[in-house]
Amino acid sequence: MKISSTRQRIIGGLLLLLIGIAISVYFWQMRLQKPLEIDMAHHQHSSGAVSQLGMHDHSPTGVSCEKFVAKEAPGPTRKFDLTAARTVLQLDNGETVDAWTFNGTSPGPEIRVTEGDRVVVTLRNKDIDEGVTLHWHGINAPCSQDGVAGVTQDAVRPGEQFTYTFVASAPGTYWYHSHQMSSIQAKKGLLGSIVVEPREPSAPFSAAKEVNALFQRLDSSMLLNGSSKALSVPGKAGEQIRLRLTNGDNETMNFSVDGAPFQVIAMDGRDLHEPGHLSGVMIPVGAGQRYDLLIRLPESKKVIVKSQSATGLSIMLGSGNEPELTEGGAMFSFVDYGTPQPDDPISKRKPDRSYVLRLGQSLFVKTINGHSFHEIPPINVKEGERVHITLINEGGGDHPFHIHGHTLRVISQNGTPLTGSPVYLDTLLMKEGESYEVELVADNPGLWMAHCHNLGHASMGMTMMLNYEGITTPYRVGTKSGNLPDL
Ligand SMILES: [Cu+2]
Repeated sequence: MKISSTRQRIIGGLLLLLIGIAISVYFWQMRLQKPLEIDMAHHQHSSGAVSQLGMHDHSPTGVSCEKFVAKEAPGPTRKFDLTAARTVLQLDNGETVDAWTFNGTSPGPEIRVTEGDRVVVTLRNKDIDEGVTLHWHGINAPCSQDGVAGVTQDAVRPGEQFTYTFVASAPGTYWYHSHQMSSIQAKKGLLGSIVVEPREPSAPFSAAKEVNALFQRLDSSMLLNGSSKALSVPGKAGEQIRLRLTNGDNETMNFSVDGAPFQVIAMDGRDLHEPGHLSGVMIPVGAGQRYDLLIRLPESKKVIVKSQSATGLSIMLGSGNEPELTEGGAMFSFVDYGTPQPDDPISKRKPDRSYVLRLGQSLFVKTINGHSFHEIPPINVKEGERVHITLINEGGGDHPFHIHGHTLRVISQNGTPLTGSPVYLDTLLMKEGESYEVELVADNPGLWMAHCHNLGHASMGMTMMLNYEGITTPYRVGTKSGNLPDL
């Protein structure tokens, strides 16, 4: 009797101690996400191995990110206004959501411009106390226009405004979202689509019709273009449809295409070279990624593009009978898809720098090279350098790695070099255990975030910087300024 009660007391005490340790570790790790004040240009800790070449330019005489603004545009100026506001939305699944919207809707209005246009977007914040920004996901805007709170600007407070200007230099499918408390604000509704149409549509991909499909999670509802219902697009047999798929959610979406063969003509807005016809394969669209599919409508049969996870959110193209639907099936791989570009611009010169980024997790945080958020040593580069990066997903789920201001050229997957079309991505989906080699050209001087686009993972620390030598910022991340880009 006495022994067992003593044992119970010991076990009880040990349990309390363990709970105490867990709570302390939790708060110690959470403090990382909400630092007081961090300069993202010079945040590397002296203990961290920063760069093979060593970066010691901490001089206050550097050039501010604010100095990098839009160059002259060959095309006309296109102006847009987006006002962020608290809005009660009545969804078509019967749910009522306390949403945050652009111009009263979520997604916000589609921004559609032509390659070469000068795009001017005025963001106003009506009443979102936390502040908002606009980040142009996939568009390599100049540093001062990248829309990252605490790095390229202060969050725009209620009653304030900020005007973004950039040149839509590369045609493709992109999207925009707030980069202040991004994991919270994207889910609250502060996102939308931006499409840059080519100035001269390239003949093989010229489609009679275009369908833009933006998927998002608003609160707890999965939506397609703001609706919880299937999207139905009429069309005649023989007609070509360009379907732009954007995953604005945090989880990977796998799409099946039934009823006709199809081509993947672009990934993350960048065209693929001589893409082949596919059937029966699933298209895995990582969080933040875009896939453009080209589908020719068959005789007297519908084509159904269906998300395997967001049931009900299918896209029905054409008319006639429903095709047989596949469940599961092989995944699309870009490793040997399409053909090499004859005049491939890739440089044969040795990379100037090499980095290895291991994405994983420890206890309550997501990590890169064992660290979280501002404790992750940044990638440091000089303008003009060629940078080789090895990315490894060591666990913690899918990690769609997104880089701001730059495009990643994928070199290999799990050690296998790409043999098909060149693949350029701004968001690289990495499944657990996968490794990739990528390269980028440092051609956009500034301070750039690089993070997992499962924004929940980013908010748990999987977010770092790519910094150009000698670039500074007057803005600060932290609770003092209220700029918390990835909370
Ligand atoms: Cu992740």
